[in-house]
Amino acid sequence: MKTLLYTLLMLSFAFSACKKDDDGSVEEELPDVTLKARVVSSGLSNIWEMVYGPDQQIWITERSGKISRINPETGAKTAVYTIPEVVSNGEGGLLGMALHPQFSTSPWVYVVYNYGSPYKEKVVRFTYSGGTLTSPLVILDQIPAANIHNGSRLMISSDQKLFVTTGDASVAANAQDQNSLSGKILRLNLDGSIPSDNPTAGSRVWSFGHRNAQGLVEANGKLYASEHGPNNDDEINLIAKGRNYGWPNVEGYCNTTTEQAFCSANNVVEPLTAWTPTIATSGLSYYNSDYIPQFKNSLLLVTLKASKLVQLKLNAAGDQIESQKDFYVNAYGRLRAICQSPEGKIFLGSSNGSDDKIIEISK
Ligand SMILES: [Ca+2]
Ligand SMILES: [Ca+2]
Repeated sequence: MKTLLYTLLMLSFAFSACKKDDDGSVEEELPDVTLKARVVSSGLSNIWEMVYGPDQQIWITERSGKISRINPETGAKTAVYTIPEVVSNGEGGLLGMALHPQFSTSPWVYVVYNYGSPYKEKVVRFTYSGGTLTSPLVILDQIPAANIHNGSRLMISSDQKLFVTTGDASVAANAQDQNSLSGKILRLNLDGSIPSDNPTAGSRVWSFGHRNAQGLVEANGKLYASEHGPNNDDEINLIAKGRNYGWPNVEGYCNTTTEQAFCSANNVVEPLTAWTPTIATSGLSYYNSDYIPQFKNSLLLVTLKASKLVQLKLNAAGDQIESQKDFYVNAYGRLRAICQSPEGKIFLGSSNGSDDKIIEISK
């Protein structure tokens, strides 16, 4: 009897440590690991973007206009290029960056930045050659800009399209205007032309009704974005082709009488989650490495005002957030950017204005 009880007990342990996948295979759940944080690099200013490059260096933008490569082991910084045209007014300046997925044969660096007077925003493709950037090619110009709400994350999807998040540039109504480049998520071919399978022929708009999205990531065949709300309702959205995300008529969920009327008339997509009070949602990445097992199938979000890393655990389908957990609250100040190494280490970039840091999260 004692042996039978012991066997049953052991079996229940064995089953609780495993989960059955949809295909019937049994996958062992790896135990949680203890996280270690280490400052890799400091003395930077307003890190806006971080990309873990194929050269095993972390490529960063700083809002003033500088692009650099940082050695993730030693923190050694190699200047790549300073874009002379960048004008950093308020929240504006040099913002998002993406490297071409086949970088060895197409050494192209895409950046988005603010410039000029009147103030505007553009997307430019440079060629990385001889350790610097040359041959600028304008991909998209005349995006409205302002001292606030300029977006802008760049992301190249698995189907080789360039996504650009744009802010409402402080003219909220433009987010609902399909003819304005403001308050949108745009989708372009890598040469700047308009994909033939965009929602509306001849239009770069992929989704609209966005206030100021500063995080964008593709995973599970889906597109996830973070978006700054006003004094309420920061959002995480699942981005679907051609859909309306509500701003400025809807803040967060469709939960007031006026919003409900607008939402049903305009088929508005509600966020996966929303935060009131706001936390200032910025860089977004997706984690699915065995390296930190407890982060598997999670969105990782960095925040400015709340100054923390937030883990958003997704359900198996990737269409719901099951739980949230905070890390490094107020440890490094405002956090703007996040990237991962192929091994599964995570890197965070701060945006305090002076002595900004890159922080490595490992085990
Ligand atoms: Ca919304
Ligand atoms: Ca609402």
